[in-house]
Parts: sequence; C-alpha cells; structure tokens
Amino acid sequence: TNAKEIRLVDLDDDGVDRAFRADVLTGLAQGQKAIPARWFYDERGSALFEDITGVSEYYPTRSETEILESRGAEFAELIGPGRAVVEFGSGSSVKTPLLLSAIKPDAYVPLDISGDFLRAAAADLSAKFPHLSVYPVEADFTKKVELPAEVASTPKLGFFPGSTIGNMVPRTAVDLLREMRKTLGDGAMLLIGMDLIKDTDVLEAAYDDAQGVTAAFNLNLLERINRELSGTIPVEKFRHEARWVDIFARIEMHLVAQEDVSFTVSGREFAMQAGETIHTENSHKFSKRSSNTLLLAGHWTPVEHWTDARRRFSLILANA
Ligand code: AVI
Repeated sequence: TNAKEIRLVDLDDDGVDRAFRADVLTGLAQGQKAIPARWFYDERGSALFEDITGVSEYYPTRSETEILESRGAEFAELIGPGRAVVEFGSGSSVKTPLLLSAIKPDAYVPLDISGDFLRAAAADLSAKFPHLSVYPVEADFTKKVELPAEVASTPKLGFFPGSTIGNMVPRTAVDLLREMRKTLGDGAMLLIGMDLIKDTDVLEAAYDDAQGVTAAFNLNLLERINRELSGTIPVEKFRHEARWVDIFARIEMHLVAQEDVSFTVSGREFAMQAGETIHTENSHKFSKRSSNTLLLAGHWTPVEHWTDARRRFSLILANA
C-alpha cells in the first residue's frame, strides 16, 4: 500500500489519546452531558457494531444492501465505467463489492482514519477484484484529502454508505459534504446512504434490540472510559436508552444513571443524579426533501433516489 506513516492519533506520555480525554472531560462537564459518537469505535465497539448490523431489528444494513443488489444496472447507466471510487470509511465486505461489480471502476481509493481497518479492507477488495487498482489513503476525511497522483485525471465517484452522515448534526454534515466535494473535484458524483423517517416503533426498536446488542454497544463507551482514562464509572448503574426526537428527526442514544452516582475520570470528579443522562449519539433520519436540501447545502445536486421495497432506507446519487 502507499499509506503514509503519519500519526493521526495524538497520544500523551502515558499513551492516552488526548482528543478522547478532552472530549470526555468537556462532555461530562456540560449541563446535558454528551460524548461524541465517534468514540464508540474501539476494538470491542467496532465488533459490537458489526453484530448490530446482523440483529433483526436493525434494518439499515439489510435495506441498503437490498438496494445495492437490485439497482446495479441503473448505477451502471447513470455512473458509467472508468471512474475512481473513493470510499469514505473502509469498505465493508458486502456493500462495496456490490457497487464495484455493478459499475466496473478503474480504481478504488478507500479513505480511513484507522490504518488497520484500511489495510484490511484494501487487502479484502484486492483479493476479490484482482484487476482493480487499489490505493488506500490513511486520512481524516472530514477535511479535504489529497488523493493519490495515479487517479488525478480519473473522474471520481464518492461512496458514503450506511447513513453515517446521519450521525452528524446538519451543520457538521453540510461541512463534510462540502469537504467531500473539494476532495473529489469537478465532474465527480456521490453515492450516499441516508436512512428514512418511519414509524417510531420501528426506529426505536432498531436502536434498542431485544438481544441487548445496541445496549452493550452504548455501555461499552463507559467501559472504554474506565479503561483508557482511569475512570471509576459504575457501569452497572447505567442503562441504555434510545428515543425518537421528532423536532430534530433523529434517534438519540443516551446512558441513563439509574441512581445518584459519583465517579472520577482522569482524576476529575463528576456527579450525576438519578435519571440524568449522557447523550452519546444522534442518528438523523431523512425524507426525500430533507435529504435533497442537505445535499444542496453541501454543494451537491441530487440526480436519483433509490429505496428498498419496504421504503426504509435511501441511496442517493448526486452530481458535483
Ligand atoms: C454507524 N451509524 C450509521 C449507526 C447508526 O445507525 O446511526 C450507528 C449505530 N448506533 C446504534 N446502532 C447503530
């Protein structure tokens, strides 16, 4: 691979991730305590997220895969061959091959902040598509990324599946879409997944499955804080909650203290009253119009919308 040896994670002398500590300490000091969802994804969190994609209540992965499986001919017609597919986040073993088989690109450029995930995904895709040129880039794609010289003159297709854009508040989502537009350049297209607004019961169940996998995923953040930031959070006194917040059209995940608790993190003291929560994730849901508005604000022009048979999830193609 041509992945550069750049340090994207800033560790202090004790090996503590400075950004993680800063986000946790700031977030726990706020009135409504909140910790950014990006910190879910340590090794165990990433494994739990994989498990979530398999539970029966969590429909987004299955719905999006259904669209990718059934619309290949339309992707081929509207996108055409000969592009460089730039995937924001390392490709999953299922979705990316479906797209690559459908449109026959010249090159595949996975971008990820984690070199380990990136190399695993690149090796996986190279094995599946031996004739495809694969150029992994270790990068923070929330900023404009310098793509490899080998694809400089190849038109790009950005691929951002999974409705990960929904984990950002609209302001951040718009900033990201604009940076993606800069990364991909003139003549680019973008294929992006956005989860649709639907029945509250279906949404809340998707984020609070009966097996408790999502609960374990949420609570793992507290375990991570205890382990990496010398925390003393009594994890067993917290419970997972997923709630639909209609005004923002989003599912919010919280960790609810079930009794008064006090604990320390990195030597700082915190207290929470029974019922008080730590807000850990937003997962915004969209209508056709709200997704179009978000894309337009992000400097992309929508071209086509596809949904699965049950109209639960959308995949949208847009032009630069
Ligand atoms: C990664 N992201 C799109 C997932 C979502 O649906 O918002 C994360 C997730 N959180 C709980 N379940 C899944």
